[in-house]
Amino acid sequence: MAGEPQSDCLFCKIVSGEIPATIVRESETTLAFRDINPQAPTHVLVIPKVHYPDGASLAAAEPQTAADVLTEAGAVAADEKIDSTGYRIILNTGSGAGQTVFHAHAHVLGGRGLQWPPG
Ligand code: D5M
Repeated sequence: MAGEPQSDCLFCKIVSGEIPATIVRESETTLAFRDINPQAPTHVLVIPKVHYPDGASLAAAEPQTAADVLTEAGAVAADEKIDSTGYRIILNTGSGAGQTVFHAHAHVLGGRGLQWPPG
């Protein structure tokens, strides 16, 4: 059922503690942890604790939790001191856009120059 933990989902297993992660922030509804394959000096993933396959489906079903993900992404940027230099929040959506984990997550990237448009 939408929103329920999925037994085959990597990020649900991080939420439950079954798989370890370097957690940098936690709120009632979200978890933020370092990406295992960082693409910038700061690369943190912010996820909802509930399971939805992508950010849009999360926002449609639980808009407050989607807002919490963005609020926590901003808090990560402040914690990491990248808020003054600029940072990027990315929600890859669909395999054609590079999404590999189908549990909604926002990448927070910063600490280096970021090009536009992204690849
Ligand atoms: O992003 C999925 C991201 O998840 C990708 O950047 C690697 C990261 N990842 C995969 N496994 C782990 C674990 N175990 N810990 C931390 N980060 C992880 P996507 O937008 O779906 O390509």
